[in-house]
Amino acid sequence: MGCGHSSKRARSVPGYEDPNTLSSETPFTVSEVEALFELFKKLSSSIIDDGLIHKVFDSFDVKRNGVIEFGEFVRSLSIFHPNTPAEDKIAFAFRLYDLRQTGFIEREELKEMVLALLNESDLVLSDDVVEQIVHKTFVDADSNGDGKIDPNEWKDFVAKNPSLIKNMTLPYLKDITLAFPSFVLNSEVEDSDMGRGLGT
Ligand SMILES: [Ca+2]
Ligand SMILES: [Ca+2]
Repeated sequence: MGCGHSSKRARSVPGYEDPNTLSSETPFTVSEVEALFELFKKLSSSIIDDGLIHKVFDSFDVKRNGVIEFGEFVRSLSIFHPNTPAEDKIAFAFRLYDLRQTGFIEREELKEMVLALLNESDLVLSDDVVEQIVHKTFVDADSNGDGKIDPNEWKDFVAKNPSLIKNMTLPYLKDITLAFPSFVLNSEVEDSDMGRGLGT
């Protein structure tokens, strides 16, 4: 493994799964899964950052084997699809914030995520301001005041603050083959799904 030149294709990639299978389990079409495969190969060779994106991709590592496999990638990315129900997005966000997988979001975890989000946005705030944001967010979310956010409190909190999962929807996933046309050109797979509006 490693970042050598792609020898043959597909099958040498860890966790490669049949696009037809992945398509049947997610809102993506077969050609979209193919496009995602190209994206996956690019991303998996370029993710080194330890910011939020790293955490997100960590959470894609469902099998916890230190590798993001292609199937996991597609299934996890499907969370961000506009057609995916909000409950699924809310639950995914909860697992994302529950960094230590305790089944609750504790104050420290909330703080880490706030810091990561601020880091991503290039906003520089003083420690005091960050603490205030964390404190206010936590008190708002922890409605029974037991010092941790459970999944139900999280659901209510997101319902009141829908912007929290705004990032959980990536509109361009709705037509990924149009968003990444070059990936489709590189695709070698014949696609029964072609011609559903990619031209005349
Ligand atoms: Ca936790
Ligand atoms: Ca609570």
